[in-house]
Amino acid sequence: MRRKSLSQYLTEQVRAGAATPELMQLVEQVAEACVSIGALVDKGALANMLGSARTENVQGETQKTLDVISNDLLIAATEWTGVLAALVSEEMEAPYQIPDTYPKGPYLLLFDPLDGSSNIDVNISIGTIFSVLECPKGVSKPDVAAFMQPGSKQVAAGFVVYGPSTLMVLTVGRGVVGFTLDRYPGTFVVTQEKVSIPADTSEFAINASNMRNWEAPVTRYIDECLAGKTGARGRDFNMRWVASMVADVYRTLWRGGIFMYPKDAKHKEGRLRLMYEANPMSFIVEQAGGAASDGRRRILDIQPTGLHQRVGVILGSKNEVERVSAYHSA
Ligand code: AFP
Repeated sequence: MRRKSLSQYLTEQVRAGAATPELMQLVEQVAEACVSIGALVDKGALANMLGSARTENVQGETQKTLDVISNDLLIAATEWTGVLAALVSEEMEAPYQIPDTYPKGPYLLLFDPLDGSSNIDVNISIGTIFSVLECPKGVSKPDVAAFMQPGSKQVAAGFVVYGPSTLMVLTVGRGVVGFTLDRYPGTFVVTQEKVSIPADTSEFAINASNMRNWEAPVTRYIDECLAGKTGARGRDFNMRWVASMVADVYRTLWRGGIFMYPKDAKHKEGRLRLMYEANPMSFIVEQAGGAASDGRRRILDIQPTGLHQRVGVILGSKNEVERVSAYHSA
């Protein structure tokens, strides 16, 4: 049986009025860049792709060779399309302006070109995360202010996991769909028509080495999970932490769970970036029936103040996220 391709899925969304032809082209071009990134990830050391590029990004983090190349691939795949007004990347301090040689279009693209970079050299799944906003009307040269829109304004969001399979998760605001890369034609095909997060879970994901830094509500929640059936929750919990958001969130989407990177005494604003990590992941999680909060606010309601600002992230199975939020307001 022929599986539905990404192009067919997007065409159906355009026909249903859930996407524009321009958005369809943008998502297809991002997907094309991700196929190329996945091919380089797959080659790893064979393509001399491991190790550091000996440069630093705006976060002051040493950039890996693949970070830099992935960033460039995403720009090259999208800047010429005529559907972009500008783009923002974790790897670049300021918005990237579309060269005058290309027409501009209605959308703003934001991405983390290679999330989980610290895992590149040890063969753990990494990925690309992207978010699409509409450029404010009448803005021909989008500056930071044009991007300062809450996550609720996103028109599309997705991520690709370069793992045992190369998988893409996408929403254009009508639910969440899962795709698998069929490597030889090099096309993504639908393998999960409707992604839905179970409302309950017995699996949490958090970097427990930060335990001494956690705020009290987080400590309370995790302590109760660890107490298992002998404690307040009356059941045992399992823990996972890949340290690659795309892998942890993919697992959460598929079998439920709660993913937590809360702000703490060490990460005073949180560790994860709002605009191109927390917002796209939160849009996807909510569209799949889950919830996403920083503990006190719905992440998609947060009014951004900077392109690279960080935020606490607690997302996944709705009932568990709501429990953690309730502990924050107790
Ligand atoms: P890197 O891209 O620097 O590896 O960071 C990955 C990440 O942003 C996110 O993907 C993980 O969930 C989180 O950081 C892991 O953070 P810890 O290394 O502190 O566990």
